[in-house]
Amino acid sequence: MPKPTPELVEKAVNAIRMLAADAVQQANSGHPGMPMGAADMAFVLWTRHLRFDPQEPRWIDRDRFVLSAGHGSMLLYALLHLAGFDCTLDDLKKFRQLGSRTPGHPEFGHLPGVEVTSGPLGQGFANGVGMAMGQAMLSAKLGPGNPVADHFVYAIVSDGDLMEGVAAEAASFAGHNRLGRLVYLYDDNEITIDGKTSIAFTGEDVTRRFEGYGWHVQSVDGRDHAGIDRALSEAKAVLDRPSLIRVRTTIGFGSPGKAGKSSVHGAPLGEEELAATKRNLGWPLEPRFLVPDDVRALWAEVAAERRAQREAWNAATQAWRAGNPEKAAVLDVHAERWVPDRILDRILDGAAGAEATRKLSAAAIQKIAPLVPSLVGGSADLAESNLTDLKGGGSFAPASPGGRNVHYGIREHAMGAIMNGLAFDGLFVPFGGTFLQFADYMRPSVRIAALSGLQTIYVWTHDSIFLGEDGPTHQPVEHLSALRAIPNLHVVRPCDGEEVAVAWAHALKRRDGPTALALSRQKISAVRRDGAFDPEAALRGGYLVADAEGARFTAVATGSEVPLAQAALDLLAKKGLPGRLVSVPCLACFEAQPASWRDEVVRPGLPACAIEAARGTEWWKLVGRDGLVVGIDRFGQSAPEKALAEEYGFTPAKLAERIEAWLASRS
Ligand SMILES: Cc1ncc(C[n+]2csc(CCOP(=O)(O)OP(=O)(O)O)c2C)c(N)n1
Repeated sequence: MPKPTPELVEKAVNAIRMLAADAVQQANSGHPGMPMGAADMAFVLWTRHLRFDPQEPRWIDRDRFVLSAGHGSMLLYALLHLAGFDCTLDDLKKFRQLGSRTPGHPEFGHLPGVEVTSGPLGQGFANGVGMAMGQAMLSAKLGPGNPVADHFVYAIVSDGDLMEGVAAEAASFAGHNRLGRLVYLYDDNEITIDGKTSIAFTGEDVTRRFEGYGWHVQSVDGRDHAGIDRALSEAKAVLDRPSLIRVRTTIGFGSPGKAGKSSVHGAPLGEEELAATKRNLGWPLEPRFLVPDDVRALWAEVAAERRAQREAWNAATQAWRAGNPEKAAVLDVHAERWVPDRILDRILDGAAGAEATRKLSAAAIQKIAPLVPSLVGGSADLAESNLTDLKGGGSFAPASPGGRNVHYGIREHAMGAIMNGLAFDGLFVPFGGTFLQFADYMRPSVRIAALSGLQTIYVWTHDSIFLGEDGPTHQPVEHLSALRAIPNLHVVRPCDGEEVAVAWAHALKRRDGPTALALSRQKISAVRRDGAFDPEAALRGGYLVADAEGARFTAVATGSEVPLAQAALDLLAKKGLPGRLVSVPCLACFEAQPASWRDEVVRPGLPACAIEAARGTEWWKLVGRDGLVVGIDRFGQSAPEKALAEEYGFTPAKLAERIEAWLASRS
């Protein structure tokens, strides 16, 4: 592309600024300051470095661009529009409106080219780390010289991103793993909502902090295009470390009254200040949403250059595919995140037995690993407890990026967000383990996975107070309820090997949302079923395990409480109070079934009780107000499992007593 004149470049950057300011003004809500300040670095990155194809936004070897400071969404939308993605001026005019493709913060799936859902600060930072990890893993699998996985992951990150703990965890992980294709631009504008960063962010020297993590760090002035260009080139050349480029900017650049002030962070400029800004920048006051012809022409040249780049890539890749059919097949397996059709049968084969469900899960994982090459995962330093190791899978590490076992370290939150990065990228199926109690440390990322419809799998073990002696800090009580409250998250609490197989198969087949496995630390007794296990019934989330003639009630249970409930039902049957036993491994799946199935399983008119060693609030919906929920409404205690079972009423005799009293109170 011929070098544009400095005047045209300035005009093109101002076009980004003014699209952002106009859109925020029109919406009467939004964040103009960040896009106005960061427009220069974004322009240099997108026009001189970023590799993209607007015609095929998910092109496998595109460079990834993450806007971690999602409140600056208009920066991304303006870039997508100018670069020729399917983002029209009309989309920009509908910024932040109901049903528009341009929501307040970027949301994955709304617009092509939006790589991640960002907004909770720090998440995007960690997502990019996951993407860079995916790049390293894929590249290792495809071998040297492959033209498919040599992309970079860029992000614009802000003060807020760097202050959030999740970014610290992710930066440490990225430094340790030497993710050299990670290049982050830090919009160092020294302003947040409450004022100057000097009120809360001077205790650390960001440069030394990131150097300490093992990053390559540069500093550059935010208006110096040549400097930004050079820094990006240097960052790309340093392939043994992630890069942070500190870009010193002025928030709200161009606004005579508000530049450099927190007042421009999150509110429209106002009509007067918008006009003053346009005058200041030599921009016509009208029309709004102006993209001058010469600016369009400049972007058309960028697009033409990218097209040529893409065509050269196509040719190189075709030649590589022809010469490397086996590697090409590996690539296709990843591109599809291929899972065999009969995966459930394969996992079920030989599954069964009474065991801790975490152990049954470990057995399932070993069967799955060779069948699903895109499955990668690990634990936040609890692999020995979560039993997440893919045996023989090798460790993901700088010297072995093809390893499938990820050592996240004690960084649950980053693990969640890094898994999301892998899932946004779509080339791997990530799973991650920790204790169910520590799911709290991952929750913001789990929520984003659910919101964004990501395929992530959580292996949360030690799923009740019956983990025992570690005590209440480690014993989940409210967690199942809190997690079930997240829309689109499937929480599955299986009771035996067969249900564990169903849980894993469900998680692997599910493409539009995350699945969480809640697994027991302790050994669970065997469940007696009427007839053979019916996987189709279990996949519906809730099913009848054992019927009883003349049943007086239905007992619903999950996980370790299914055999417990069965033992209690045996006692009650002897007293002339037979009951039906229902297992509900996945309440969300069960609730999605037609009423005919739900009514068949939990018969209307028959009293129902639910038994789960947890808070249990969500079961009231199923059992009704005259039903019974046997749960736990206080914290656990440090004690052996058996003592806890006595203390909390989770023995067959005590449970039978509760149910009998409840039935008596109804008659
Ligand atoms: C986890 C989280 N906490 C709080 C917020 C609310 N919030 C949005 S922007 C912002 C300040 C961000 O300052 P900075 O990152 O420097 O952005 P800039 O002022 O440069 O636009 C805050 C606190 C958020 N989006 N995410």
